[in-house]
Amino acid sequence: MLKLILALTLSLFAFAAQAATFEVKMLNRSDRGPMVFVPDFVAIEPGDSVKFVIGHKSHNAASIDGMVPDGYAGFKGKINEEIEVKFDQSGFYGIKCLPHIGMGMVMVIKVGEAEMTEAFRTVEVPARARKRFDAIFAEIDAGAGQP
Ligand SMILES: [Cu+2]
Repeated sequence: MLKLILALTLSLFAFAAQAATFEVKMLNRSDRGPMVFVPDFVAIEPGDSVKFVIGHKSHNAASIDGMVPDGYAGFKGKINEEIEVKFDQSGFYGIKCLPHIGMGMVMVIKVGEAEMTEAFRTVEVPARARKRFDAIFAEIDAGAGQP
């Protein structure tokens, strides 16, 4: 019996330690409008990765200054580059497509347990990005990404 419990416990740990990779597509259009990350919100665990996949061309993925946890260095993919970014630090991350942030091409990644700060909510971004962020924040406030 003890052996069985030990085996079960070990397999649980193995499961918990399994890092996952989530795919986010960069698209010119979806039912949410033009220039979008799909999905535009992902909740992941520390150690998981997000792969930014090319759906259509001329996009990139980069972290937004002021919308990352304290001490995080940031990342910036090149145009048409499929990058896989590993997130070790808990918190909220705002992501943009550099050519299209003005058209609202932004998304949010939540890593681990995190509280969204007022500073994160109110970072200055172009009007259409503001509109999409506010829509994403409303979904998060309504419970999206909760276990
Ligand atoms: Cu874009």
